[in-house]
Amino acid sequence: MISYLGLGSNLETPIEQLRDARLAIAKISGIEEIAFSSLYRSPPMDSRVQPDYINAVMAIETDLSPLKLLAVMQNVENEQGRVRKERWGARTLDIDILLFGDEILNFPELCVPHYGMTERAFVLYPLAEIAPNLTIPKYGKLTDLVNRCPLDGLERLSDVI
Ligand code: ROI
Repeated sequence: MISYLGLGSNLETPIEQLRDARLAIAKISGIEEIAFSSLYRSPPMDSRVQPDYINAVMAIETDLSPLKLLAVMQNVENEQGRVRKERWGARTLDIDILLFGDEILNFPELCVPHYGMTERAFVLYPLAEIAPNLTIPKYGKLTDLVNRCPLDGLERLSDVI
């Protein structure tokens, strides 16, 4: 199954957090990297004062189940010393399962497509970079979502990781 992961960090040298996460994810058995977007910088999506985020999207091929995939991603977050005191607060590393093939999943701990992804520039733009022809279950064509989504300060970085 092809799955898309959203990665974000705004603490403890975010670019390194994303680089380390990419390497850790690619090493997991049952997961192969297919693509990794550019890095993007954006202001935090809520009004609270916290550092800018670095975000990216990674495409993987996996034979893990969705809940197993969630568990291994939470493990990567924890291994990288995730610090998060509050919901919506600053964090060292956040990994979201955005899509799992074209499946619609509603487990208590995992909803796919990821809620909110269809309105977030820091998800849609990197996703469109690596999968421009995607159709999102329930929401339609990715290009249409991108066209409707303001940049909100999103900036593509030239750093390659
Ligand atoms: N804002 C941006 N720009 N990027 C994120 O990854 C991000 N993640 C979050 C909240 C706090 C909602 N804001 C964000 O969880």
